[in-house]
Amino acid sequence: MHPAVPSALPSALPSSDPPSAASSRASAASLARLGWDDAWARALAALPDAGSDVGPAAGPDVPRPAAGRAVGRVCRADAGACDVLVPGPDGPVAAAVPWAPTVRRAARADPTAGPVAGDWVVLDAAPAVAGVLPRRTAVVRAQPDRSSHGQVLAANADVVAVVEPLSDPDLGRLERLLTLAWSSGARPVCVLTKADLVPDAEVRAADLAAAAPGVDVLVVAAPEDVGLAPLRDVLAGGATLALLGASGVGKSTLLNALVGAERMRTTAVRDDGKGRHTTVTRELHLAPGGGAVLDTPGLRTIGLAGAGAADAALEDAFADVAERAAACRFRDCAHRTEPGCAVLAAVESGDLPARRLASYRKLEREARHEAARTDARLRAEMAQVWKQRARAYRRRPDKKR
Ligand SMILES: Nc1nc2c(ncn2[C@@H]2O[C@H](COP(=O)(O)OP(=O)(O)OP(=O)(O)O)[C@@H](O)[C@H]2O)c(=O)[nH]1
Ligand SMILES: [Mg+2]
Ligand SMILES: [Zn+2]
Repeated sequence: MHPAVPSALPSALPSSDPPSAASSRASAASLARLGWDDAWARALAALPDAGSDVGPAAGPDVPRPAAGRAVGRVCRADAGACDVLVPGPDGPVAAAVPWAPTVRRAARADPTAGPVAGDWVVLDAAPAVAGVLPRRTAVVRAQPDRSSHGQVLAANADVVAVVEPLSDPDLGRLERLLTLAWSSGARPVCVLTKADLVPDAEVRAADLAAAAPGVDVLVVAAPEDVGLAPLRDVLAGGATLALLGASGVGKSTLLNALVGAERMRTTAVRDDGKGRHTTVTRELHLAPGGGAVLDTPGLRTIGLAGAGAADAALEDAFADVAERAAACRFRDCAHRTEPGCAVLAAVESGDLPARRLASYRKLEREARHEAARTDARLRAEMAQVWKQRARAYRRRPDKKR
């Protein structure tokens, strides 16, 4: 699926010899091809250990990590190791790299700290992943196993495409995915696939668009290469596009069309219309005209990872509700029975679909519940940590008994 993975990193970058200006320029161009920019260079410089001795740039904007260190972008991650794209003499190449013990420890304490597809990582001379650059954006869902930590589905996407098929759309799922996309910090876009399978694609798309205020809605038929131009434009700007959606909706088909090759296997959807979970790993692929596409496995459960991010995301995903709420007489109006409620008035007049208010309430309740649950769980974990520390303290040999 990826270019041949060399057993060790290419010698072009991670070397303690000062790189020549020409090779620095080549690797800078190659890093830019992976999405590297000045802001990432600053983020690297700000890292406590890697950044302090980042050498002076050999050319304009050339990031040069400390001697023996390099940066790369994760295209595929497993527990304990990942494939990292690094600049090679003829453009980016993928290298299999294990995590350094520090990263392994950090990921044990907080699974969201481990490198995932889309992450920028610092590689040491081993080479091993020695650190993960703070994410600009992250699509995080609540863990299905109900742990206190979320699961990072995509790191550092600029645009998150919520993919939904026109042939079998699910409004509730679309709203939920859009809320998740908004909470990532990336720009959401709604991609409606399989337009070729329905006679009334535009009518259906207009219905679905009502559930996606403030979001560009694209109607596509990927196998026929219809409607993909706006996504190609996004990629041509060097952006990273993450694909999010249920199994069988056409994410990998979209990826293959955008990168112009059979990168991800796709299979026909089962007779019952449910997908097959063909894609099982999250993978970042470089698009030929620039930019990168991050394909993800179909989501079965899409839990909102509570706390503050979800609140703000709900305001965005339900901007139509939030707009009306601003005109309610009471600031803390729950839009149930309050007098002077502009939301209820809008539903009454048919201006706001009752379904939208119901969806908003459902997701809001869920986000609250998730935030409370995570809090309780974190408190319990902390209590456990303190108990262990107290026990260790009691066992200290220097302690008088
Ligand atoms: N007619 C038509 N078929 C499509 C379109 N997009 C995808 N398909 C078909 O839908 C099926 C599922 O597509 P995939 O791309 O594998 O779906 P996926 O979202 O990657 O699914 P998972 O990997 O399981 O999450 C395949 O048979 C595709 O050929 C489309 O725009 N039109
Ligand atoms: Mg797939
Ligand atoms: Zn109200």
